[in-house]
Amino acid sequence: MINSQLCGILGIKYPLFQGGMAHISDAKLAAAVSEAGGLGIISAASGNIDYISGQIDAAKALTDKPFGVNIMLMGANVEEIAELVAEKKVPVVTTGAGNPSKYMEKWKTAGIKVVPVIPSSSLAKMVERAGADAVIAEGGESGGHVGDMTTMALVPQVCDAVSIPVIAAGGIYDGRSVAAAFMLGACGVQLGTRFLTAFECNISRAYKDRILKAKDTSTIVTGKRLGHPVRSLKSPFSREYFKAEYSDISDEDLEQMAIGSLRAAVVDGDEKKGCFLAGQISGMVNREQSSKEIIEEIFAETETILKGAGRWLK
Ligand code: TUI
Repeated sequence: MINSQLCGILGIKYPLFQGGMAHISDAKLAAAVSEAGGLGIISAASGNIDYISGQIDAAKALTDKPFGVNIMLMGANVEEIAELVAEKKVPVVTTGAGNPSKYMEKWKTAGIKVVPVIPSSSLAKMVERAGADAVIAEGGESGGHVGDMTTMALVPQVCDAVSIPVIAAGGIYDGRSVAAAFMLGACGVQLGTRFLTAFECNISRAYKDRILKAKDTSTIVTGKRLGHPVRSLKSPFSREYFKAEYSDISDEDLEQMAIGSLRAAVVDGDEKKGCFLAGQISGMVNREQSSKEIIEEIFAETETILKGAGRWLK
């Protein structure tokens, strides 16, 4: 059995979060992960307030286990979503792409456990002071919006900077990466990319096939020019966008190019216009499995590795 303080704090069996992926992480995936003993997370960046509200109700109907909602702080309707999760007393809120301190009092009063994603130890300290229950230290190996630090360098520095639990994200795939995250001082992990090919993950066939075919060097970071770097699979869209960033096209036109590209990938499976967000571990994702199989396999491997760790000592 895995022994992590995170399980006691959140009431989960395995110290694993499924990342809140915009347009992807819905009630069905979140409930499957929570039912399997991890923490399933619904992305609040997937639709309007009524849609998010419906997804929270759907998750409550599908599982009586804890689940979370991820709020992308750069996204639309953040105030409204912040209110909604408090009203609905969602068990856990994770945040991304900003500092959630101003919502902390509202969420804590509602009994919500708040776990911000942070890309640096300074922001980790800030959210700890504001009352965060744990932090997710996400390295730039992850898919989607990325910071500069790698998971390997970020996690131990965040662990030294704060005394709340640290969850490692970015580049986590199997028992090897979970054991490594524990050794860096983390007491849990968050995975996004590996769940893209879960049976319960409702994305286009083209998206799943691209992930299944990817290799280690298949991702690219675009968006640096506008200050929002994003990791995705190399594709006609990402190559064209990357070229445009280094051309004399205006910032407005560049921004225009990306509009609708996430939906085009997730919903339409549009090979030309789609932006297929994915992390650097895509090269290892070569099977479709249930969320339960994924989680049980990861922690069986983690146990085997940790039990064998004595081989490094004479
Ligand atoms: O948020 C993510 N990953 C995402 S969000 C997303 S949706 C999107 N759509 C179109 C373009 C761009 C994104 C796709 N992937 N991960 C969590 C994360 N948060 N990574 C980095 C951060 C972060 C960055 C800065 C957290 C806090 C932060 O604070 C800056 C400050 O001081 O306010």
